[in-house]
Amino acid sequence: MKKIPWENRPKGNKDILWRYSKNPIIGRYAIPSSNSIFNSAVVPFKDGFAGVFRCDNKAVQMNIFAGFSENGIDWEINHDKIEMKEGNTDMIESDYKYDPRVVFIEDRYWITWCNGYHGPTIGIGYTFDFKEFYQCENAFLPFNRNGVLFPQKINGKYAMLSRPSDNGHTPFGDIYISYSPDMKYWGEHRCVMKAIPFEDGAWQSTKIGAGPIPILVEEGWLMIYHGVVTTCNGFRYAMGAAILDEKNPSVVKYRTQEYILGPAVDYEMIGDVQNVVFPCAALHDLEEDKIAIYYGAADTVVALAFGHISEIVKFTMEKSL
Ligand code: BMA
Repeated sequence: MKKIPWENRPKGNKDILWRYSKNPIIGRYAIPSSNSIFNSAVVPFKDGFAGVFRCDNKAVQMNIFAGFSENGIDWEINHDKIEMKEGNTDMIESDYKYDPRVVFIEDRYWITWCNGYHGPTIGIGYTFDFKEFYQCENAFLPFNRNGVLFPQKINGKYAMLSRPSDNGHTPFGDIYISYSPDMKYWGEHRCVMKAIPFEDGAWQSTKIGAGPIPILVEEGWLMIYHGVVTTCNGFRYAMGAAILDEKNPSVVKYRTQEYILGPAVDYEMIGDVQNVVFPCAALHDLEEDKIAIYYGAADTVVALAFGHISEIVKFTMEKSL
């Protein structure tokens, strides 16, 4: 596997995650049609990396675009949006697509995204080569967001985290898990974790949602998620970490009381939507104990943060709620 993007922790920095010094890695106008490129997903692919990018155009229509990179930092994003073909069902409506996640399971790359079907719900598709894409059944009824697949079957079934929502800027939201034998029919819905009382940690008191694909570590599934607080100026999005039980991920073993990265630098605080860090993907290398987290900043650009997996796990356990 190609080495994941990496930069050592800056001298004197004591944070769990640190930002890439050349952030943002993808600017808002990186393709001719774009108004903003953010909340995007990447995976190892061939001798480099591939990704599915959320590019809102200058009419501010949301769609997803494929892209390729040799080093995970410099990206060539296709100028045309992904056109889906029929997957495991007839072609279903998709008024918009946003906030993709990508994961390789068994023989192909699966993509989930927020699909506009009479309001937001979770769309599912797959590709073998990032050239041809196939769209499957939506996982759920509207309204839902933040559909995130596990990278392997759990107890013989595909497993997905999601966040039931409403048709707007949802003022609530908890993380659920659902299972499927075939990527078409989803059930056995169980609650995983909820927003917490304001006084226990306001940054995750309005709503929460899963971010990158969970990573299996010795202690369980490491799940990076976003948490939201309602302020007098609107929502503020930060990211935290949790560890879910390996065999039964609806059991939360640990969950950070503090956020691990919050909006604090200009490209996270200034943009189309201020004060947003929104992780949708991570590249990791367990042997080298490294993670590179891709996150949307201020709903405008894509940025990168680094960390050591063992430190994130330790922090999550020691600073758990
Ligand atoms: C959420 C989604 C995300 C966005 C976030 C902050 O509801 O729409 O795509 O990053 O709000 O605006």
